[in-house]
Amino acid sequence: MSRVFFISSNTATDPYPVYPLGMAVVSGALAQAGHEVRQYDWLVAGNDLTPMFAQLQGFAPDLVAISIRNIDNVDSLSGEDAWYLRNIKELVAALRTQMQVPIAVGGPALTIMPEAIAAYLEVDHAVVGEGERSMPALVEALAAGKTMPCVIQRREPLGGDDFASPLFEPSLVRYYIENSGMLNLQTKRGCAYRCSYCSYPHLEGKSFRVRNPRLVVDELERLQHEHGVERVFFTDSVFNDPQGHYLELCEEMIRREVDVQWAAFFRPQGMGRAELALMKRAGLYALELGTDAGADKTLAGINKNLTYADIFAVNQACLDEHLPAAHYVMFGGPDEDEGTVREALGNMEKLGASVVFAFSGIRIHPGAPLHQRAIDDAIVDAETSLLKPVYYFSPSVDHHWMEAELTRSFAGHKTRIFPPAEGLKRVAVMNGFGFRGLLWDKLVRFPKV
Ligand code: B12
Ligand code: SF4
Repeated sequence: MSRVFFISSNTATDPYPVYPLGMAVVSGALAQAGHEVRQYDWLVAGNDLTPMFAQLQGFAPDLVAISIRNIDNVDSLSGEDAWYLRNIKELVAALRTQMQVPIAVGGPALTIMPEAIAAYLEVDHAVVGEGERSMPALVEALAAGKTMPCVIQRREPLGGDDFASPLFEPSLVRYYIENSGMLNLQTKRGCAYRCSYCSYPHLEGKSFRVRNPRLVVDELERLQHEHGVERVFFTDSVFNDPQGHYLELCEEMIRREVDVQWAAFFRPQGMGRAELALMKRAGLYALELGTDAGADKTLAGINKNLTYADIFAVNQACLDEHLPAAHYVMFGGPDEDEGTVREALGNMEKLGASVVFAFSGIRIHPGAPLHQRAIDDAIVDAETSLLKPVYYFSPSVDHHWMEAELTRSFAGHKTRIFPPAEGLKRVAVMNGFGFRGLLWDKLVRFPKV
């Protein structure tokens, strides 16, 4: 049995504080394997490291594990303070002054660029991909005195039913319920689509791995009964998989009368009123839609494999079912030009009462096909470091003009948000009035019939 001190390094609070689910899941796997785990959340504990050092002394771990969720905030209009790795490097250096045990890192940010992040942070081990098997294996190898490499490559993907059950820490649960009104849970991993900018298939695998609905509902009941959770966000890359497993999960929620409200990410395609009505009965209260581009040409430019006919149909079904929906749309991607920007602004108007969050430029993640397109378009070369965010901006449009057009077109519309910081201001106002949750859903006013 080893002792692992687990730190969630994520201190981002926008759009709201997010429960450190990755740390909880890997802690669950470590506990299951018989190890003793102490979970520490840097956001909850605050910037002063003294209490952490005190806990470290008392706990005397064999290993420190750090979960790294975000590298940056993928928003081209924000500044250096939205690059999170510098603080984590300082955290690692501070830990080194306190103890000599190995430091291992993992998490989605780490998996996007493991070698570069491991070298920058100067950690002993960087574990790529799912942590459930790799982390207990690392702990056990180190305890047996084996020498392990710095970057530990991923293992065979787990089957859906082998995802570990998260070890929810009651004091952290209380913090997140108070500050964001929700917890989170994963019902599947991976994505079978190939949108060119997206890191998710690289992070979680290129096909959907679905968790048995019975196990997900067990987890929801546990959250509800043991922790008083009323709302969750399902963190799946895409909730509405084309095979329809999501509908089976909803049926199980209805059958077992789970009284938890939930929201998730959806692909705006192939969902009509019947599917939405079923999900609503199962507790769905809002949808975040990966609309991603503003016109058919730019959707094709990122290999989205859907059209505005699909998007309008899903949007209308949401309005008809009185379900708040938010479209996330990135402007300035491949093949954007003045014509597509104008077309896109027209398309945004047609989304009616739904919310639109617009972004300018697309964060280039290594390994995603957009990276090659950016090289071909001479935006970066193959050697350019992507550790600090670099954005793809279509060479066929002046992005300052595009941003000015977006600002002008959205001005005065409560549910049209650009720049992204504008959305945060609106959320901050509602937070001030004591509201918690997604908050954008409160902006939606459904048209009277
Ligand atoms: C769901 C999600 C959201 C939701 C979260 C809702 C909620 N209430 O939880 C919302 C929409 C709010 C959101 C917001 C943001 N997100 Co987000 N989000 C995701 C998503 C899809 C899933 C994350 C998740 O919870 N997974 C489930 C858990 C169980 O998996 P996991 O954390 O990956 O952990 C596993 C492994 O990584 C590993 N592991 C984790 N920790 C550790 C530690 C060790 C030591 C080891 C060995 C292993 C290990 O094992 C775990 C189990 O297998 C990821 C993309 C993805 N598919 O991963 C992006 C992602 C993490 N988000 C990202 C970003 C940028 C953001 C925002 C900054 C965007 C913005 N401008 O608002 C904010 C930040 C919010 C915050 N406060 O931190 C980026 C980060 C990349 C980057 N460049 O930094 C990602 C990777 C998406 C992307 N664009 O590529 N997000
Ligand atoms: S953008 Fe969504 S649908 Fe496309 S690959 Fe990424 S997760 Fe899958």
